Amino acid sequence: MDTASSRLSLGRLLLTGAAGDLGRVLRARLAPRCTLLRVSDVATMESAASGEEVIQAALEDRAAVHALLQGIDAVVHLGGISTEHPFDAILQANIVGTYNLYEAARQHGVKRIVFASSNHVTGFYRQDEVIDATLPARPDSYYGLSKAFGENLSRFYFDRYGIETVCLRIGSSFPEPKDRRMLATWLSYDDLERLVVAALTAPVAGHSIVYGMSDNTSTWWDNTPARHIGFRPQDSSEPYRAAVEARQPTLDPQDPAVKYQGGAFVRMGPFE
Ligand code: NAI
Ligand code: 15L
Repeated sequence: MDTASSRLSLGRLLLTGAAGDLGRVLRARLAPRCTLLRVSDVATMESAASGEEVIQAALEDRAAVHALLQGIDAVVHLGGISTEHPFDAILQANIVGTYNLYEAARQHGVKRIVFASSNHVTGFYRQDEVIDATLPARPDSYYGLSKAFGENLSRFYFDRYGIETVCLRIGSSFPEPKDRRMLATWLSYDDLERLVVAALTAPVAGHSIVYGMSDNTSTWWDNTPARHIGFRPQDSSEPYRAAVEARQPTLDPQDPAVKYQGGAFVRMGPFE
């Protein structure tokens, strides 16, 4: 991408979840644009390149998260549990962890956070509905609930303290769509980068929610309320359609995973 906004410096940026799939993709792409890129995860990461700092920390460790935010201008918060799990694990990583991050951001005067939310905040809308982010949340899992908490927490920190957040309700960000559902939900890695850069550089972000999807032909999400962020996806799942449909020729319309946008997440658990 080579737009005026993409050439803006991203300043001193903290990237959490840097050992994960999307963290590794974004680390490589954001580093050249930052004055400093501080990357963090509870897992081990590749050692620091020039212009980077690597700090291993658990999000539920309040003191460690406080130290992470020292001297930071903006955050891309990817860290946390990224699929459905028992509530106690989600509680620590995603709920306590996101609270720790925002509270440290407030104390250190951070101006903007890009929060990796998820389509699972609205996973119980049906696949024959087109929704936008003004509709109520309908989480499909403890995981989706934790992302709804993060969206509400960030709204509170904007209303109360003026910290801007762009919540990215990411669909399915993988190298290519794996199944029929992902023909609607797919977000290419190049479009993920475009989305994160747009969220970091929009002149005024306020508190915004954007669905993270490529320019797919079939879609369940309308990003009109977030047009001010300036995200313009350039990829599409369409070139993958024939291969995906050949791999997965039929679907059972009675299956909740086919009926609801959240797919298989709507029928995961209970765990006890
Ligand atoms: P991932 O599971 O590969 O990466 C998450 C990273 O967070 C891991 O490296 C993990 O070690 C770290 N982490 C987990 N618990 C932690 C803790 N307590 N303290 C510190 N670090 C911790 O997930 P992925 O796919 O890279 O996703 C990144 C973010 O985007 C996640 O927040 C996920 O929920 C969100 N997302 C991703 C989507 C996708 O399609 N990949 C779709 C929707 C949302
Ligand atoms: C998510 O939120 C997950 O992090 C990712 O692994 C996928 O399952 C994605 O949603 C999806 O809905 O495809």
